[in-house]
Amino acid sequence: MSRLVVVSNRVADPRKAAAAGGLAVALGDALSVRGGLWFGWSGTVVEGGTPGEGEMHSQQAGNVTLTTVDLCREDHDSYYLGYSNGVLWPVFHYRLDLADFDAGFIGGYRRVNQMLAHKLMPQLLPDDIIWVHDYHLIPMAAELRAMGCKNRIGFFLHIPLPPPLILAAIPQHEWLVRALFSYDVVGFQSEADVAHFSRYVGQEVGAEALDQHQFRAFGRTVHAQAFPIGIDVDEFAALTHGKEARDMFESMKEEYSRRRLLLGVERLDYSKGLPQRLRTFQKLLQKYPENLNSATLIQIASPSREALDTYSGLRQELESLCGSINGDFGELDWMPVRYIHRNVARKRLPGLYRVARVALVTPLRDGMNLVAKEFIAAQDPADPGVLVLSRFAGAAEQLKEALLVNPYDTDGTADSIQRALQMPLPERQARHQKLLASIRSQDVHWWRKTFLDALTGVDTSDHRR
Ligand code: GDG
Repeated sequence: MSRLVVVSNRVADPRKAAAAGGLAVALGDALSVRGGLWFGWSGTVVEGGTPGEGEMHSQQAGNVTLTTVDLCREDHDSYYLGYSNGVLWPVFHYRLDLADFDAGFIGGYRRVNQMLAHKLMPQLLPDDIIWVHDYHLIPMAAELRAMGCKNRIGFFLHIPLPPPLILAAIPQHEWLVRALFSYDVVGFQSEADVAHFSRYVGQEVGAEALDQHQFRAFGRTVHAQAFPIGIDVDEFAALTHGKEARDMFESMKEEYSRRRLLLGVERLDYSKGLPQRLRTFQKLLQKYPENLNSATLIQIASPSREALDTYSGLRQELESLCGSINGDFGELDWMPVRYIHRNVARKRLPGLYRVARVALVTPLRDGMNLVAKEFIAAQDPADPGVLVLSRFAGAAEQLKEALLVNPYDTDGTADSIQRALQMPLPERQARHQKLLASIRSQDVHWWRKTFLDALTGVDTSDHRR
């Protein structure tokens, strides 16, 4: 079996992957089975270093080599904060209003991709299969090909791909899409993303669709397909029965047998629809007053990308909304919103999911959304909670038995939450059974295998000439 090389912005140690969660576990497993190399940024920012240069570190974790590269401040700020998270993240999540098209960022993005490719190239063996992850590294294959790399290279985009006219707002849109044609396989989360890719390449670069998955442009053929990412359901079920999760469950279950817990868990990010969710919760309390002194929203918003102004602004908006809801509706012995701007230990999360009657997973746009799947995996099948899910999460293509909502529609979403709170047990059980079957049939192992089977199966003659 050929060796696997994973390239991603951040690298996780497979020996500690359980703490990092599903994706790290899945990639770590794949690397350990075949033996391999995991390559990316070290997470270290060097003050005053030289742009385009970074010290490389390697360590061995069993049969997996972990190789990481430091970034200097200037590269980090333009590649990571600037272009990746100031241009690509907002535009790919349809937020042109939040994008900062500073002309200086693209140089850092190219430079870091080039540097990483230069450092990776000498470590590659001729039969290695290379799997590149996410929007930080779109030009990686083009850089490797420019140095003569003929290996099979696949790319998986964890975030959505927007419709052509939104993508076209990025000044370098054509360059980015051309770079995708240096891969053999390009994977997306959902069919909607593939449809956007197909329309973009048809309209903007005159690509020819050879069949449902094969697109030809720039003298190359790329295989584009949806590979919806899943979770490790068994691992998550085991966490649910672990001590930390059970302690969490026990410590909360009494209060929430009297009151009803609504739960939101995410990074504090504007794609997740948090202000809209809080306004919807406010609407629920106004419109259905039987929820007063009862329905309680625990919102975990773990800190993320705080160096960017849009994120600190969002944090202030949330703090103000929580304060006003608690001020307007709270009682001396009950506060409607418990807002936590900290990271909760992964081992405790399933306990929280299990106490919740309703999970609110209402992003404005999301590639997939793993919280929705984790919530399903943590439920007691005999008395399961209800998933309220945004139709704009990639997960909505699979999780049809959730209550699907439009998070912009505050009134309609409040009605759906009320329906979730009142849903009779047989309906909850029937929906949960189908949702569980769905996340089991397309779990993270299925995702990894399906992607790697496609990558090892496609005709790569374009890149071997
Ligand atoms: C990107 C795409 C796609 C969250 N808060 C805490 C915590 N989490 C964990 C969750 C879950 C993970 O982080 C979040 O995954 P999501 O999929 O929901 O969202 P993104 O971080 O935006 O991920 C997304 C994903 O990539 C995979 O392809 O699904 O669409 O945007 O596992 O549990 N974990 C802990 N404490 C927290 O406070 N321990």
